[in-house]
Amino acid sequence: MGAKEVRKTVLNHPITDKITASASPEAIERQQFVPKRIKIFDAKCTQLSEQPQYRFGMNREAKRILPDIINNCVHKVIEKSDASMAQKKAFCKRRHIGVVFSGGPAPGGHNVIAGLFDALTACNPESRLYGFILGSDGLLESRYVEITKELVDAHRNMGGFSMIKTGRTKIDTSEKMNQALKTCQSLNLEGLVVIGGDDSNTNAAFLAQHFTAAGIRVIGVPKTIDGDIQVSSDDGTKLLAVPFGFHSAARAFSQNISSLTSDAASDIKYWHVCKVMGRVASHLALETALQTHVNLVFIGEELAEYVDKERLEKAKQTGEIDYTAYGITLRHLSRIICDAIVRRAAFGKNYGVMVIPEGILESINEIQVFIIKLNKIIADFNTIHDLDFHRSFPTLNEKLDYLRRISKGMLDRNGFPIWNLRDDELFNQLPEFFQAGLLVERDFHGNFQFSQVRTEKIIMDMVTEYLGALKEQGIYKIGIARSYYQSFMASRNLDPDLYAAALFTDPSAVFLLVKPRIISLKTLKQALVSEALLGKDDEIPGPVTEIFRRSEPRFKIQTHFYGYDGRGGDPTGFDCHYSYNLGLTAFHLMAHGATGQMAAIKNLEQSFENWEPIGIPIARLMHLEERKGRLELVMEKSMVDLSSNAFQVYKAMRKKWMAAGPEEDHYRKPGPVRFDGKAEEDRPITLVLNAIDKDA
Ligand code: FBP
Repeated sequence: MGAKEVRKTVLNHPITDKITASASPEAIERQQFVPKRIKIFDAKCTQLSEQPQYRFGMNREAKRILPDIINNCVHKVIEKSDASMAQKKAFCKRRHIGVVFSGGPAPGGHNVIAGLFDALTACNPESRLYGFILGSDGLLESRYVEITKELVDAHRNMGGFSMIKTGRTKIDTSEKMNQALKTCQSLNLEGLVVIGGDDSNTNAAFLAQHFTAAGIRVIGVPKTIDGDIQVSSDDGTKLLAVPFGFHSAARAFSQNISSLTSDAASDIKYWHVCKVMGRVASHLALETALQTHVNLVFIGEELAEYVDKERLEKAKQTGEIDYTAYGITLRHLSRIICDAIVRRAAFGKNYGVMVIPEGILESINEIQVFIIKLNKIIADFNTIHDLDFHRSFPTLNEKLDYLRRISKGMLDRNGFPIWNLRDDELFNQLPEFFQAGLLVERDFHGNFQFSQVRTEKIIMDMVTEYLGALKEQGIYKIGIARSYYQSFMASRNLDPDLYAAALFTDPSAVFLLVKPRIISLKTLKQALVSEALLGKDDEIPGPVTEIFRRSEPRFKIQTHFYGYDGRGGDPTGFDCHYSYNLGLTAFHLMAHGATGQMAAIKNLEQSFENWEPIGIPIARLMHLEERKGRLELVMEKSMVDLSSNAFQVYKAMRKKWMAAGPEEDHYRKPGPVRFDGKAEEDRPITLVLNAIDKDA
C-alpha cells in the first residue's frame, strides 16, 4: 500500500473518528455528570425567610446612593409547605430572565447557568433564559442568545465562560444604566443575574437600584478564582466562605506546581519561580502552599504588615523613630529569598520551588506608592484633558517625559506635590520593562493590572544579582554530603580526612561546606599550600578540584505564570456542586422578589447536607476605595486574615516545608482536578482549616 492509500484507510477508520472527535471521553462524562441539589430545591414551592440576626455595618455613601436596597437583610430559601394554589401558580408563572458573565472566567460559571435554567424551566417550561454576549457589552448593545437545553447540556460541568463569553466593561454612567434597562425591558425580563467578582457585584447593586422603579430585579452571584469575596456578619458568622472557581483554579495551579517539585527534585538544578494569580489578595498562593508544600511562598498580606525590628531597635538607641522600618522593600524581599536559597544549597539542595502571588507589588511599600501616584496622574490627565493618557503617550519615553514635566509642579488638592523630583529619580532607577509595567493601562474598574507586570522578573533579577555577591563572598555554596566526599576521595586514593580540614568549615558536619575564603582555584591552592598539603609549584590534585567545582553554585531559574490556565480549567466536584446550587439559589431569590442580593451558600465548609441557600444584601458589603485616582463605592474585598487557622497553619509549617536541612523535601501531590471519585478532596484546604473551632 502506498502512503496515499494508508492515509485514506487510516482517515476513514472508525477508531480514528472516535479518538479525534472534539468531545473527549472525559468531556462526555463531565457533561453527563449530575451535580447534587440541596434538598430544599426539590420542594414544590419555596419562600424567602428574613434572617435579621445577621447584621452588617452601613456605609453612609451606600445609604445615600443605594436607598432602595440598603435595608435588605439576609434571606434564606426555605420550603413553603402550606402554599395555596394561587401561591403555587404565582411561583410557577412564565418568566423571562437574563444572565450575564462579568470579569475573568472562573470554573463553574456554566453550572450557575445550568442551575438557573433547570430551576426556571422546571417551574415552567414556557419560561425563557437569555444570555447576554460578551458581558456588559451584550447588555448595552442588546446582543443576546436564548439559552436552550441543548446549549446548557453541552456546557454542564465544563470550564470557561465560552457559552456566552464575558467582558470587563463597567456600566458606570446613567446613560449606560438606561441602555441596560432598555435592553431588559425590550426582552420583558423579570430580572437579571450577574455572575461576577467584587466589581461586578458592585455593578449588580447599582443596576438593582436603578431598575427598582421599573420592577426589574438584579441578583449577583459570587465568582472569582481570586477567592476574595467572602462574607461574615458583624458577629463573625460566616455566610459566604469562598466564591465559586477558587477551588478549581487553586487545584489546577497546585497540580502543575507539584509537577515542578518533582522536576526540581529530580534534576536538582532549577529553582522554579511560580507567580500565581490573585490580583490583590493572596488566597490562591496560600491554598497552593497548603496543597503542595513548596519551599517558599509569600503572602502579600503578611508582607504588608512587615516591620523591621532591628532597624527600629537601632533607631531607638539614638532616640529616633525609623519610619522606613515599616513595610517591606523589594530589596529586603530579595534578601529573604536569597537567604532561603543559600540555606538550602548548604544542604546540597541548589533547587526548589517558590510561589509569588501576582499582587505582591501591592504589599511592597515603595511600589505601592508609585501605583497610587500613577493611578492619580493617569486619571487626572484623562479628566483634565478629556483625552486618554495611553493614547496620548503611546511609548514609554513619551510617558516618562510627561512624568518628568509634571515633577516640577503638579500638586494635589492639599498642595502636596503628586510626583516630585525624588519620585522621578527613583522611578528612573527601575529597569525599563518594569517602568512600562507600572504605567500599564488600568482596567475598566480602575484596577491596576498586575497580570501585565513581570513582577517575578524584577524580584528574581535582584535575587540573581545579590546571589552573585554572596558567591563572591564565599557565602553561597553547595554543601557536599560527607559520606559522598569520603567515598569519592578514597576511591581516588586520597585521604579524605587529610584534605577535609583544609577545605571545609566543619569537617565533621553531615554536609560539608567549603570555607568562605576558597572562592576560586587560586584561593583553593593557597588554602592547600598554607596547610602544607601542596607545594607552591604543585598542581592541585584532580579530585580536590572536582570537589571544589561541585561546591560552586550556579543559580538557574525557570519562571512560570499560573492564572489563565486555572481560570479557564474545568471545575472540581466542589465547584460543580457549588456553582449549580448557586444557580438554583439565584432563581429562587429572584422568583420571590429579591433584588440587590448576592446568591450564596452558607455552611460550605460543612458536609453537603448542611448547605443552606441564602441571599446576602450587596449594598451592606460596600465601602469607599481609591479607583482611578478618586474614592469610589465598591464591594469590599476579603484579604487573607493573618489570624485565620489557615494562615497560622501555613506559618507554623513553612520552616519545615523550606527543608533547609539534611532531610528530604516534604512536597505534597494533590493530584489532578476531578469532578467525581473517592480520592478527591471535597473542598479547599483553607476552608477546612478555617472551620476548625479553635475553642473546642
Ligand atoms: P476577576 O476578579 O474578574 O474574577 O478576575 C480575576 C483575575 O483572574 C485576576 O486573578 C487577574 O489579575 C485578572 O483576572 C487578570 O485579568 P485580565 O488579564 O483578564 O484582565
